[in-house]
Amino acid sequence: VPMFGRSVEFPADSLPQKELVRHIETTLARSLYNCDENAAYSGTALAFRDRLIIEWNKTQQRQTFNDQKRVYYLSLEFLMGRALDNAMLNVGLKDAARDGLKDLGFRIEDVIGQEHDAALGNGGLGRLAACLLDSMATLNYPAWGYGLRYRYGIFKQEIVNGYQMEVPDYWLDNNPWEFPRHEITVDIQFYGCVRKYQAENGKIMHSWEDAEIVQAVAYDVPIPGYGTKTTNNLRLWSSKASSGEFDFQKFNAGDYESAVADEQRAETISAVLYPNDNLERGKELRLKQQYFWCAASLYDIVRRFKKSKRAWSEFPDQVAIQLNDTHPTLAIVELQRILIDTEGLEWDEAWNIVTKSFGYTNHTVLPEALEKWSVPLLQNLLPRHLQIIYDVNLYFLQIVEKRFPNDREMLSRVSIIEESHPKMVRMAHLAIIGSHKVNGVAELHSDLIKTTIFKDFVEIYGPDRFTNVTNGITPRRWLHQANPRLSALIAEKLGGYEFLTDLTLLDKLEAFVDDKKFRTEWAEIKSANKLRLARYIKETTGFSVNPDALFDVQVKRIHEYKRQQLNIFGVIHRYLTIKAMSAEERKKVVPRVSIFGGKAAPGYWMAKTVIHLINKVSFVVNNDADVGDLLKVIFIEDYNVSKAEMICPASDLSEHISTAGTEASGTSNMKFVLSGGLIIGTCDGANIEITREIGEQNIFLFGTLAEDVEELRHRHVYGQTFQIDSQLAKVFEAIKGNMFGDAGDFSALTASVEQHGDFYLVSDDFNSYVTTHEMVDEAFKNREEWLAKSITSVARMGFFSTDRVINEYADSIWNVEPLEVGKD
Ligand code: 26W
Repeated sequence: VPMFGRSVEFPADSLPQKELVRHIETTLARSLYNCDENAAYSGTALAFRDRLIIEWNKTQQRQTFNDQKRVYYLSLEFLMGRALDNAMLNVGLKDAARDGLKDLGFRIEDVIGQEHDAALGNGGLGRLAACLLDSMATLNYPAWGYGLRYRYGIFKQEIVNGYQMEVPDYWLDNNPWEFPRHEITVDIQFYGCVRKYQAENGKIMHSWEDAEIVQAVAYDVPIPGYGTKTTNNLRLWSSKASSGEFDFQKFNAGDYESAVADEQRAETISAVLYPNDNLERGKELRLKQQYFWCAASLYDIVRRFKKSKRAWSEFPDQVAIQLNDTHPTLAIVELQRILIDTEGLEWDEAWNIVTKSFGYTNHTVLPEALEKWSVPLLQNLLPRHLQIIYDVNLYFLQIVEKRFPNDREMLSRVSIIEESHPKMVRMAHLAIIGSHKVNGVAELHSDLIKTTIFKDFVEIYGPDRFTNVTNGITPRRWLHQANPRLSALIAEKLGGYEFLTDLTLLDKLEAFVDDKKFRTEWAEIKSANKLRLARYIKETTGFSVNPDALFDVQVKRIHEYKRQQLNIFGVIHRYLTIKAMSAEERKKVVPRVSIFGGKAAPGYWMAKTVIHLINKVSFVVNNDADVGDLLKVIFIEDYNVSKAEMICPASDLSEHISTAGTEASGTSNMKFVLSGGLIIGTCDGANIEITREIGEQNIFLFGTLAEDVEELRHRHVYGQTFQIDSQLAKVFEAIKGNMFGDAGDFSALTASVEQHGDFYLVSDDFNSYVTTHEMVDEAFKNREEWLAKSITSVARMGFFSTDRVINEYADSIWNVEPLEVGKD
């Protein structure tokens, strides 16, 4: 079986070794004798980059020449991770690179490991954007990503004495994957005021004047597809002081210091990614980031459209703009402003173009994550946009009033403006009103938005404005790159790597479930992946873990709704149970390694307390010789994309245990199952569809159903008595007895359950959680059956590819066609 299913071949005489040596010696001006791993990385990256550039240019030329409808994916986050391995696999010369590097004395894994993650995202939403880009390129869609070029990505997490510390992530030095386009700049306005004037034709017009100007500079990143020549573009905007006359005047006037201060103020706009996941804080700088990026992107899109000299009415036939959550909602207002203020279109004509062009994806129902901006803030920063928002709202409410006469409650519920003090602009309402389609990211989630937060809008617009596109992951990164041995074994059985571009072909694996040799190899690969993780744990934490134990993993952002606290309470329960056992009983215990990883938002106290508890439990349990190998607890520092690539293939079991109805989809659940891990989870997000696909005998589900959550919460607060689960009570006793250090450190955690209404239903679900873990242990004892579950699950994961996701967006929301490069 050939290692790569790529149809595009490069001439054999241009093997990467020659090229990387040339780059080391000339571009980097290093001699081969003092070439370290880092220089080897740079040389290899530059060699592969050369290949990408050629195809990238061709793709862009072809897309320009062909001039068909394009997709623009607007996302404030792109969690790309590393690029070199991906580039090697896409270009199809990883084996040659491995050999070339070996000749020079390097292991390819070490060289790949030199690369700094591009971590321009928080979690699920950002990584989804990265997977979607991969699929759009692979499927030859003419598509661009637009984002911000943060100087600092998500912070690096260090654990010091069991506490999370945040360290800045400066990642831009020597980044070979970005191309500054100093010639592509856009002047972005802020503040100022609106002037009304009468145009020559007598029409009343508006202009935005006396604004401050900040310059946006484009930086482009190539996005190669797999098995295709298509290489799309990700354009990231960086902020810079405008180099207009104004500044020169300051310099000339001798006001050097103030000119430099202006420069720095302008640069802060793209300086840092906000590290909150699912929490909105209403900071002015964040609003500036959003407008800066939306305005620059729209200017670019409009400029490209205008080159084609088409009528404005054709704009929606040429352009589909997808909003990744509400973060880019100002793009809707900005397009309306351009059309009416600059291009002179009538309001209705413009608004029709706007709504046909935009689609909005919702990623969360958590009220604290729904964006709202205060009216005074908008008034000050974007005065003209606020006027347009008020007008959009006025026309919208007039329509609502006609359809629902005398329903004042309805009007106040759906209004874009919340009548609070201060008044707030509800960005989700604006996004719905300004788009032709709104989608959720898993079936349950899409149903929930229609029946809860956006219910009124379903009544107003009818159900067709709302749709579901269940999330996926790219099998290139999450199977082929992260788990190359499993990918190769599957290819051997299926007779090639076609499954990487048609994941439904995995179903052919089911025929081999009972194949003895296949099973053994499958198990062997999982063991090897676990061994690698065990070594990493030893190196980084000093703790030795038994690689034959059940590896139980929960890695994701730390959040109360994701319930890492439920997991760690369960671990404590397990510890207490083992401690109470006789030597005879202990012989029957299935050894376990509980592995945690994830970042807490720096200001999220409760999440930080959870991290602290996990680390304290880890210290106590791992140093308890009496328990030994039966239980180990590990916190992996600084969880990120490249660590996920190592961790996901090494799990026996992973935890996706959010309170039902709170996790919109989840995508790591898919990554774990695709690498042959089983899941313990709640009936939430995509877990439900995973269960439908792989079969309920292959997943460990537990806990309250979404439809029962509300009533339980109500009972906690208004019921006669609130009694916590008896086993959980014992766990709390242990914590309060200072078993894991000063109990005071963790009182917020126990109080949240015992005294503050247990909003996340930790106590309600504790018993079924613990019981289900007992079932996991029993199942793991039967290794053959466990293996059968693992193989069957992988075979049935075909649905969860972002290739399927992209085709659904293309058909039901964007109405775009693929365009192959190298064909006419
Ligand atoms: C304004 C602060 C803020 C920042 C980020 C609010 C909300 C977000 C994101 C929308 C949170 C997020 O990442 N949501 C996740 O999106 C994934 C991709 O669809 C889903 O799989 C996760 O379930 C969802 O939590």
